Amino acid sequence: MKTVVCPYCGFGCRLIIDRDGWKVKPYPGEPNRGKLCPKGLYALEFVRSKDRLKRPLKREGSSLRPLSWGQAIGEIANELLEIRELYGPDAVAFIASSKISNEENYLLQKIARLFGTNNIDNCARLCHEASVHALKLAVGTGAQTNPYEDIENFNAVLIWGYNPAETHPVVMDYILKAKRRGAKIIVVDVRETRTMAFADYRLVIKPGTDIVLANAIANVIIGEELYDEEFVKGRTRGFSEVRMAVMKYTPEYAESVTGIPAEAIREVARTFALAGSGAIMWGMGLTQHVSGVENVLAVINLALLLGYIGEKGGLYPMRGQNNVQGAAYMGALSEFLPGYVPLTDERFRKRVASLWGVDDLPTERGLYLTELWEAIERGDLKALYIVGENPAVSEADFTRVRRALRKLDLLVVQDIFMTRTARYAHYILPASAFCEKEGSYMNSERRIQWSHRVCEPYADSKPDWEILAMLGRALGLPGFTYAGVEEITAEYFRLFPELEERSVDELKNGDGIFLPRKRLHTWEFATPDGKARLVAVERISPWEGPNEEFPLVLTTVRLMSHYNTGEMTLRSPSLVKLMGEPRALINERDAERLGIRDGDWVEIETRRGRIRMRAKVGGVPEGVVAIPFHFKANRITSPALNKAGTPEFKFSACRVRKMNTP
Ligand SMILES: Nc1nc2c(c(=O)[nH]1)N[C@H]1C(S)=C(S)[C@@H](COP(=O)(O)OP(=O)(O)OC[C@H]3O[C@@H](n4cnc5c(=O)[nH]c(N)nc54)[C@H](O)[C@@H]3O)O[C@H]1N2
Ligand SMILES: Nc1nc2c(c(=O)[nH]1)N[C@H]1C(S)=C(S)[C@@H](COP(=O)(O)OP(=O)(O)OC[C@H]3O[C@@H](n4cnc5c(=O)[nH]c(N)nc54)[C@H](O)[C@@H]3O)O[C@H]1N2
Ligand code: SF4
Ligand SMILES: [Mo]
Repeated sequence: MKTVVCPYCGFGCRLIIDRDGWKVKPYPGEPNRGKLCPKGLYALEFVRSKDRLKRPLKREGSSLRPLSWGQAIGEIANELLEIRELYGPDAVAFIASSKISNEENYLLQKIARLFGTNNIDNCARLCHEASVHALKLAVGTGAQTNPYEDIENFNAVLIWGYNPAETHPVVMDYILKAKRRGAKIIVVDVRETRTMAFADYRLVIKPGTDIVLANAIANVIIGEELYDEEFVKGRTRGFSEVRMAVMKYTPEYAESVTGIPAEAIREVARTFALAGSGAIMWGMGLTQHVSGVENVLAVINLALLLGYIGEKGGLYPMRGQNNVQGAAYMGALSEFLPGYVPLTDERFRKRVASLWGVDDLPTERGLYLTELWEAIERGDLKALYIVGENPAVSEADFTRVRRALRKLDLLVVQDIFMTRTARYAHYILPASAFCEKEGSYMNSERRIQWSHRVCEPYADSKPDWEILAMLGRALGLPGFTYAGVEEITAEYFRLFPELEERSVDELKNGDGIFLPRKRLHTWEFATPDGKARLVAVERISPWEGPNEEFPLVLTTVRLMSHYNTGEMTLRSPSLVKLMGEPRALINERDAERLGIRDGDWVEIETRRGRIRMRAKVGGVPEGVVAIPFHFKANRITSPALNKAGTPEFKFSACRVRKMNTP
């Protein structure tokens, strides 16, 4: 049976494709157990779009001229080498893709590092990198700790700043199975989400006040002695600092900041603590703030206080893109080698270098994806090679990104479509889509799954790994003569001791392989002393507080049938039918004050600019405006970054006015 991995979200469903009919059926085994959401069901539609890129293109003045693969790769390699000669390797940056396979991400970071730079990053930076930094500090590893199957056995599920009913619909099956068993479902969000409809406790919080709520829950857990003393004593450090820090975060104080009644906070704290086991699942509502890392630490503290680790609980930073977890594990991040190993780990770095046939690799952290634009403006960065990423739409305050893209000496875009970003490119390379190539992908639960090739590459497109292998050779780098994709799989397997005994065949024929293993930290943490860290965190203000001029708070959210920058979903006719028009949610009282009725056109303005869309009245608390992030939101979002380099997509000061025309 030939299965492919769904090209959309990080839940990682597998699809069975009937080759002749181009029909999709859900895989009956793990992880999707016979389920799919509409995006997976219609995943083949964009593959057949007539907009697919057909052949390599080169910009000449205002037109694009086709050229052969040999010519294109040769010219690109020469220009990259020339730029390195003139300005050094750090004048070049590579953006990897959470849409391409492990093998392809592995090759791209190998190219970057052998070329001489750690300027290699991917959209994890815009997404869960704050979770990675927080998890590394608290428990020593940077990913989801438990498999999905554990969710259904826990007695409580705390869902925080995360809306799986729209963003990972199939995981709802696991959550609802837990609920049917009697588990309590608690949802914390800044608006009434579809996920909240299934919750026992619905906490609608003011944007950016999550630390205060988490600390208040910790305050109750500690104050009422509901924590797991044995676990805290035996397996963690930092308890007394956290106890001190949360003392002032009483439920009453938290009520005044978050808007959630003190009694509700107490009840939720008791319910979660007394459940005896629990999962904490979180998403962009926590990470996309200047306090992203601290937000996540505050929530991890709750799991550590209660001993909700291993058999009794799990930390679930639910990953976004279908291979964002794999891109990270393969080392497509500017501060980590493969396996999230720090660049400063000399033993591992030298081992990787020797596997690649060189003495050593660069040790300075590279630029974050979100730092590239200023580096271009400063004149430090001259060339950018982008694979499967659309920063002209997905980056915060995209006007400055578009300005930077125009300034580059060399911009290469390797994608399946002529994206908004590709419009600025000097060279455009057509990649084959997911089902036209094979390779492995890693889902949010760290399950590596094989995706089979079920059809021929479209037109003159090539699988990303073939393009990258050609580029590696043209750059004169050692070790890019792969006869097939499996040779790359075997090469990355050698970097992980847990994979040394495993075979590619096993990966192709079963339900995948967990890396490093299914469940983490049951007995010990991956910190130097084996103990987890409880980290005391204080309230941090958003970068751009509302004021008289911009009195409302703008947040950006996702919708079920849309996906990120829309390149794929907008080319899927069945999804377009399901979409409906994106609306700006505004509270009843704010709407009344501004004379806005349901369906009116409104203009939303921040310090960066304005956009227009129709309003939908209701669903958000007073003072909050929520718009879909897809397509144009980033004209006006805040570019402030947190410690992990993620923009504050979820908090900008804004104002809204009614328009008479679109
Ligand atoms: N249909 C669909 N599915 C997707 C995607 C898609 O574009 N469309 N994208 C994929 C990707 S890349 C990702 S990263 C995941 C993201 O998946 P999610 O994290 O679920 O996505 P978001 O809707 O961005 O944000 C989650 C929630 O955070 C809430 N929120 C906003 N501000 C705050 C705050 O200050 N505090 C709290 N507590 N909550 C807040 C929002 O109201 C929203 O409901 O989805 C993946 N799946
Ligand atoms: N305002 C606001 N902005 C946000 C967010 C938010 O919540 N609010 N969320 C952020 C998050 S979490 C994320 S992950 C980013 C997502 O930002 P992006 O990653 O830029 O968005 P996508 O639309 O997923 O872009 C993926 C690209 O990969 C291409 N592609 C698909 N398959 C292949 C393939 O096989 N090969 C190649 N070469 N290309 C392929 C697609 O055509 C598309 O151009 O957006 C971020 N931006
Ligand atoms: S839940 Fe995610 S992986 Fe599954 S079909 Fe939907 S988009 Fe694809
Ligand atoms: Mo994401």
